[in-house]
Amino acid sequence: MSETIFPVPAEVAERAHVDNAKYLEMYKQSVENPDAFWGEHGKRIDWIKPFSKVKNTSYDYHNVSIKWFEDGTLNVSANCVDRHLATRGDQPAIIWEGDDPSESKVITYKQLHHEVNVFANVLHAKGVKKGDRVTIYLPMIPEAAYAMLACARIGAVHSIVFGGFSPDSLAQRIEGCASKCVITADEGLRGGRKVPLKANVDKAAEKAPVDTVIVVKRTGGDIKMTEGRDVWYHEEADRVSDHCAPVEMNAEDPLFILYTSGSTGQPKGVLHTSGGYLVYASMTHQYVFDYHDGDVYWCTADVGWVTGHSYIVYGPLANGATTLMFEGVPTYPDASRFWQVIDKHNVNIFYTAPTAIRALMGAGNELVEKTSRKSLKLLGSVGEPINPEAWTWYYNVVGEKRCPIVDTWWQTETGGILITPLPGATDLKPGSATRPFFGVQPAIVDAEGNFLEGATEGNLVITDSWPGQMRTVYGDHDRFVQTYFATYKGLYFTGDGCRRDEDGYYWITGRVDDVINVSGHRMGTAEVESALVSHPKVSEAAVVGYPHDIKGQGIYAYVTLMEGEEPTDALKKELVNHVRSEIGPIASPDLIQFSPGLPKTRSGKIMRRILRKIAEDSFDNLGDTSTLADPAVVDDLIDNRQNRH
Ligand code: 6R9
Repeated sequence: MSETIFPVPAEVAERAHVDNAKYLEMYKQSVENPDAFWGEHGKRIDWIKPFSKVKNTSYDYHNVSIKWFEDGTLNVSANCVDRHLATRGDQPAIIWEGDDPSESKVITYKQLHHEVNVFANVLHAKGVKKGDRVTIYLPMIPEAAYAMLACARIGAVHSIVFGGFSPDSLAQRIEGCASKCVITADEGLRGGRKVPLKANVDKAAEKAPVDTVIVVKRTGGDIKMTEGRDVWYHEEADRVSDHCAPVEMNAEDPLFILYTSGSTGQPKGVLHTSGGYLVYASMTHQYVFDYHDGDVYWCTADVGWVTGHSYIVYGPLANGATTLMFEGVPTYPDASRFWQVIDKHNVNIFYTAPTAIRALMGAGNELVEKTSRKSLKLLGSVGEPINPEAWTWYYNVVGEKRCPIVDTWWQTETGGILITPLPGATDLKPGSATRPFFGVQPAIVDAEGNFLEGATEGNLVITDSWPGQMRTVYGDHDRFVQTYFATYKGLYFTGDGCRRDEDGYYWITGRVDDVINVSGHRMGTAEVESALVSHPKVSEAAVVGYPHDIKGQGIYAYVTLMEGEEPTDALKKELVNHVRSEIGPIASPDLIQFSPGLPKTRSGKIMRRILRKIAEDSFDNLGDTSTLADPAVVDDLIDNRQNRH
């Protein structure tokens, strides 16, 4: 296989924080002496009481425990806001670009300080205390960042729920962490369309009652306010002072919970704590994006995902960066929007997802070429493997061969980027996330857990802890241990497949468990199946992913109907709508196949391997089907497959 290599341009290496020699030296130190390395880099943030211990972690299956900087104290919001006032009070902290191109605003660090203090006092006034969980269900407006930092300021633990999730999903996440307070907006605005956020909260609260709903006015749309429970944010804000002292938090006090999908059961509440998370988020943000003072940095994620937490809010703001926050979508008013926003705000660093790149690539080069993009220095990618075609287009057309691309591999669980190029240090290969960040020790194991050396392919594990790692599944430490440390005892299992080449570069090949990645969003097949079988006409369902040109993976559902139900197109539509209302639009099945039977072993286990092959339209080699209870179901599945090339 011929592989194109893009060497580090000399001028990039020169301006970068680290070149290759420095990377190698720092990496070596970071894994040989993590205490010394992180003891030094832990000082990049402000501590109220400095830590004396650095790393105290165990991957031992019987005693998984992860603590970093455990006797230090700090406040995350003071680190992201207050400490910049003296040096950059008038510098933009957040540039907000609205859904409508005529709407944007700049929030300086001084203004951010004011807003966060006020928001924190509103929370206090509503009775929110240190350790309480607060659910945030907001669109991409500055108040989302204020609310996060306000929670951090008073020691409350935020749990953000993506605005695209349904009332049921929201209710599940409110209940999951026993949150008593929800922060939302009247409506969201995306691509010119309104999202009924407050109405969704009302529905969710029927199932998961809360004491307080704080409503930010965004569109001014008509909503219902429930007396005694719901308050307008702007009215409460008028009543409080703009001074709220940051609470002293232990390094290991929780900062946030974020629900994410796994291969089994309902989404789990990934818990991140304060000190290690902030050190890791800020350090990766500085080095991976080679952030320098004055750069304008834009990550297009939503704060409802981990990328928004670490690389729109916490990492950049801890570094005193200017971070752009975008309310809209890449294709509104047209598919040139990203490039226009880059020109409008002189964006230097741009970080987005392969699914957006593929969609915009399909819209044609003219939409890119009519814009200047001369401010751009660096491009980033996250969320799923980037195919070399999309990489090459991003590099040639968007970056005009001048901007390195950092393909960053990481997970909700990892808190920050683990495998990535560093722009001044790493020669690029399209499609490869390349090499580990400082302190990260990846390894590849086979199905039995044997380490595979050299150029090889297998399952990706990490052999030791880094400061940004999740600490537990909220309220269920055993689930944490079982999910991540039981498959290969003593190792953190990522759930991803991976290849390592002759140069030691890592190539993530996608999930090896029952998680699918749709447009960079994680979905457990089990969640979609359980939504389908909750429909009265469905008796059984099996869901798999299949290759999709734009989304990366599409959702393919095999559905067995109840006795006597007619398999009609109308019913397919009904089922799609049912899943949308149970989980949210991101979980909509792309293809539904009605199947009278599913391929099961004699012990009743569905053979997903077969279902995946048929969904991929590659059923010539189905492998061994002799253990099937009824091999004839396979022929019917093939005859009626929905994805024909
Ligand atoms: C940050 C984020 C995590 C899963 C992960 C992997 C996939 C993310 C990737 C990538 C290949 C990359 N993934 N980045 N695969 N190359 N650069 O996306 O977190 O939503 O938890 O998803 O996404 O499969 O395991 P999360």
